[in-house]
Amino acid sequence: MRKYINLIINDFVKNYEYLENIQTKWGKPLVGFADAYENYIRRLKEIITPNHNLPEDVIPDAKVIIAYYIPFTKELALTNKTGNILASKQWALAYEETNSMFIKLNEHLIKKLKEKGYNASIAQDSLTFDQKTLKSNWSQRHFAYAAGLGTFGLNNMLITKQGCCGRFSSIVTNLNVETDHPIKEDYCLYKKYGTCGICVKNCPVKALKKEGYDRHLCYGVLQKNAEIYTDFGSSYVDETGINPNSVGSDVCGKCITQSPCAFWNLR
Ligand code: B12
Ligand code: SF4
Ligand code: SF4
Repeated sequence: MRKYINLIINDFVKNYEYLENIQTKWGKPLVGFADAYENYIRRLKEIITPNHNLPEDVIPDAKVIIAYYIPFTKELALTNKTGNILASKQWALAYEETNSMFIKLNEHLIKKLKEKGYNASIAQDSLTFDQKTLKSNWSQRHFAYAAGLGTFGLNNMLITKQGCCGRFSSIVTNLNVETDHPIKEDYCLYKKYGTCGICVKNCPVKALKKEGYDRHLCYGVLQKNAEIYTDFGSSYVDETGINPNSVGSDVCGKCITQSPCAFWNLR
């Protein structure tokens, strides 16, 4: 089943690129499987927020979280130049196209699992985040970390063996499958060797510092971009679950497009 799920995700992304109205290209997806009862996941309410959902809040018979990472391309990353707060138009479009692809890919994956007699669902909370705390009750990165997909970098991103210039999604299922474990070795050069720090230099407003990350300062930059990029939609919904939470595309990404850890090929 692990191979089967990998294949479904890979094929879906490849075929999606050929749809007439899609301009974004993606790299090869990475897929990981986290045990719903693994220690790290049991502690998520404590680590993130007391309101954070657990897999059994999504489906009562949850066994596994299928987490996956879809990388962007180096060509796309190069369009998103550093030096100011304006993200590239291609970056804003790729953000929206990827988020809407996730909805369709997850529906497809759930359908395939149900055809084989399994239960599966997405966490509805992954589609929104609290506008005050700027935290979600379904942290894709934390499930991806538990599924062995990567380690957290100084840029605050989850860095995979292919890099961090990409996006994560997940579904919860009652599938019986061998699970993965968090990676022990740091993929961030600063965390591993105390070197690099390029992501900090690339942040146009110093929201990212070696001492920590200011999510509200960062969000201000994203909202300025959203006022400019109003043509591609707005992926996240507000607390009503229906209305968009922003006037446009909440993007910047200078900390993940022009960094050495954006793309690499480890093992
Ligand atoms: C809310 C949100 C935001 C907020 C707040 C950002 C934030 N860092 O939380 C705003 C709107 C500002 C934002 C900005 C961006 N976002 Co955003 N955002 C989210 C969202 C919806 C929830 C994140 C959340 O709740 N975090 C919870 C808090 C507590 O986590 P945290 O602040 O990151 O802190 C944790 C980690 O740093 C971690 N950690 C740090 N070191 C270590 C070490 C170890 C050992 C461990 C275990 C953990 C750990 O522990 C901390 C505490 O839990 C997720 C999607 C989702 N549903 O998960 C996307 C998401 C995190 N965003 C993403 C991206 C790409 C961006 C932007 C680049 C914007 C863009 N697309 O152009 C910027 C990057 C900002 C940055 N450098 O962090 C991607 C990240 C991809 C990746 N490679 O990791 C995500 C996962 C979306 C996706 N579907 O892929 N985002
Ligand atoms: S740019 Fe360098 S310091 Fe920043 S997260 Fe990537 S590897 Fe770590
Ligand atoms: S997305 Fe990254 S580079 Fe842009 S403001 Fe936020 S932390 Fe800084």
